[in-house]
This record gives sequence, C-alpha cells and structure tokens, in this order.
Amino acid sequence: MLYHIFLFLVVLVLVERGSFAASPLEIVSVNEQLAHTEAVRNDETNQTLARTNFERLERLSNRSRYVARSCKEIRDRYNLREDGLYYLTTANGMVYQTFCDMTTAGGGWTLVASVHENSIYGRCTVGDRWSSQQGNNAALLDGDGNWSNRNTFGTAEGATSDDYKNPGYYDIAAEDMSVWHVPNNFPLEHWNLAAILRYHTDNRFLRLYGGNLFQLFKQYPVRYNVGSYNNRGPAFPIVYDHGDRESTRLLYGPNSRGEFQPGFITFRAINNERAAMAICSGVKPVSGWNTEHYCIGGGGYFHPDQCGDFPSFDWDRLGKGQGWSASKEMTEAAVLLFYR
Ligand SMILES: *[C@@H]1O[C@H](CO)[C@@H](O)[C@H](O)[C@H]1NC(C)=O
Ligand SMILES: *[C@@H]1O[C@H](CO)[C@@H](O)[C@H](O)[C@H]1NC(C)=O
Ligand SMILES: *[C@@H]1O[C@H](CO)[C@@H](O)[C@H](O)[C@H]1NC(C)=O
Ligand SMILES: [Ca+2]
Ligand SMILES: [Ca+2]
Repeated sequence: MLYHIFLFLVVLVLVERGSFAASPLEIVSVNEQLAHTEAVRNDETNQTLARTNFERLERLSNRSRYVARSCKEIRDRYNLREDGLYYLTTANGMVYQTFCDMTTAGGGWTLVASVHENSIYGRCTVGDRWSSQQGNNAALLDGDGNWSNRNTFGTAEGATSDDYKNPGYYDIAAEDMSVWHVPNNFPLEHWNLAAILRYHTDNRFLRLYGGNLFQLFKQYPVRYNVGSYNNRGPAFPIVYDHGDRESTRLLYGPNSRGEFQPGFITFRAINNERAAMAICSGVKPVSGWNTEHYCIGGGGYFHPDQCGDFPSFDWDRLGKGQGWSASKEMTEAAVLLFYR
C-alpha cells in the first residue's frame, strides 16, 4: 500500500515538473506575446485618450445650453451649421438628444426615428417595434402602436443598429421630411456618406397633416382592415440628395418595380390582404397592391408570411433581389426619418 502511495507521489511530482518546465524558447515566445499584448493595449489606450479630446467634448457638451424644439430652430437661432448631436426640448420641457443634419438642402433636419429590421425571418417578433412584437395576431389590428403614440425608444447613436424614436416624432411641428437609408450598424459620423439613398420633400406637405407623423397617422391609422386595398394614404414627390429614380427602382424586387412609380414617399398603403403599412419609401404604388414587398412598418396583422418592420422584403428569398424580394442593400439598411 505504502509503495503504491509512493509511486503515486512520484508520478504527481513528475507531472507537476512537466507542466512547469517550459523550454527557454517557449519562455521567450510567451514574453513576446505579453509584450505584444501590452503594446496593443497601450495603443488602444492612447487612441482612446486621443479621442477624449477635452476641448472638443466641452464644445459638444456646451450645446446643452442652446434652447430649441428642433434642429431648424437651432440652425436659425444660433446659426450653427455642423452636423451632429444636439439637445432639444419638448413643449413640456423634456430634454433629449438627437442628430441634426445641418447641411442637406440648407440643413435644419431633425432625426426623429429609425426603422430597423433586425430579423427578416422573425414575423412580428422581438425588434419589430414599428409593426408588432406580439406575433402576427388578428386580435391586434387596432393601430394603437408606435406610429401613433408617444412612446419613445432607442438612441440616436444606435439608430442604424436598432429602432429609434424620440419625442421630436410627436413634438415638432414640421413642414417637410427627409429620409436616409443607411446600412445597418454604420456609425453616426459616416451616415451621410454611407447612405444608399437620401431624399427630402420640399412642398411642405406636413403642414396639411398636423406637422408630423404622429398627427398624420391619426388621420391615416396604421391598422388592419381600415380600408379597401385601393384606399391609400397621401403620396408626395421627393427631391433626391443621393440616388435617383432608377437607383430607387433597383433597390426593390423586379416584380415590385411593375407596381410602383419611383420618386415619391407614400403613407399608409393598404395591401391586397388589407394589412396597412406606414411608409413606402421612395415610391408610390400605382398599379398593384402587394405593398408588403416595398413598404415598411405596419399594424399587427398581416398574411402569416408578411408580418414585420420590413413586412415581406424577402418573399422570394432574402436579399436575392429576385421576384418580389427587395435587394440585400435595402433589406440591410435602416430607414432614418427626419423632419424640418
Ligand atoms: C502611448 O503614449 C505614451 C505616452 O504618450 C507613449 O510613451 C507610448 O509609447 C505610446 N504607446 C504606443 C503603443 O503608441
Ligand atoms: C463652454 O462653455 C463655457 C461656459 O460658458 C465657456 O467658458 C467655454 O469656453 C465653452 N467651451 C467651448 C469649447 O466652447
Ligand atoms: C412599441 O415599442 C415598445 C418599445 O418601447 C415595444 O415594447 C412595443 O411592443 C412596441 N409596440 C408594438 C405594437 O410593437
Ligand atoms: Ca422582423
Ligand atoms: Ca425593428
């Protein structure tokens, strides 16, 4: 027995030594690795320090002293022309931060929302805040969703990575809209250049609809069975800031191209199955009602294969740009909504 214990100890000691006795070559390489890791970390730290430019931050932080309800007011009152994040205040005094586009067509555009499709396969599931997160459900047809309430969510910096809605959506009295389609996850400082489509209206149409989408969708509820399929909301011509009618056409599926006319923005379109969609971006449906393939947002009840923030952009397979399927670029880009 003792002999066995002795043997066991010998083995144990050998194993221990084995694991500690690295060759000199190995030791060098481990040290090199540590040194390398350290260097990378230093570099990262240095970069972080470089980014924390105090003066710049102070200047940005000082923007909290401006008082305005929209980016247009900031532009007009303080004569600021720099794109970026600014603080705005609602009529009730609620302060929030959002992105101002101070350059497009004279600037003064307030980012109020973004519609982001996190899972085209998820049919009215988690992340489908602009349609329904509660499943395709015939009992949820009333349009008391996020197009027509004062609920807010998300952040301006995260607007291409998830849905975003700030108080400006219902608080600002605007005249026109601007829309940017920005590839998912792009950082704010590159949105403008990265956008695959950018346009705005210039006929002040929002004046006729209460000054914002909150009011517009009161008149045109985004609700199942609210009208027949030939009953669509208003459509308005757009002015292109990046892209044109032809590039807009190509962003949607070949079959869809036969139904719409590019060069417009349309609100509350109703499809064959009488589901309502909130916005047809860049197009006006003219000779067909399969709007679920090229319009976004909606109520909580669709054809079972259509529910979602981009209801059926993948009808003929995701991102294939064939049949009714929208292009991959379009399906994987967030839709940023601005007011002025
Ligand atoms: C980081 O900055 C320190 C001090 O400014 C400098 O000594 C160091 O070499 C820098 N490290 C790297 C990896 O650039
Ligand atoms: C920020 O505001 C403070 C207080 O008004 C002022 O003293 C400072 O110069 C401003 N900083 C910048 C970078 O504009
Ligand atoms: C509206 O957005 C909120 C997130 O704040 C979400 O919980 C809710 O489910 C959304 N409404 C619908 C109808 O999806
Ligand atoms: Ca979805
Ligand atoms: Ca979403």
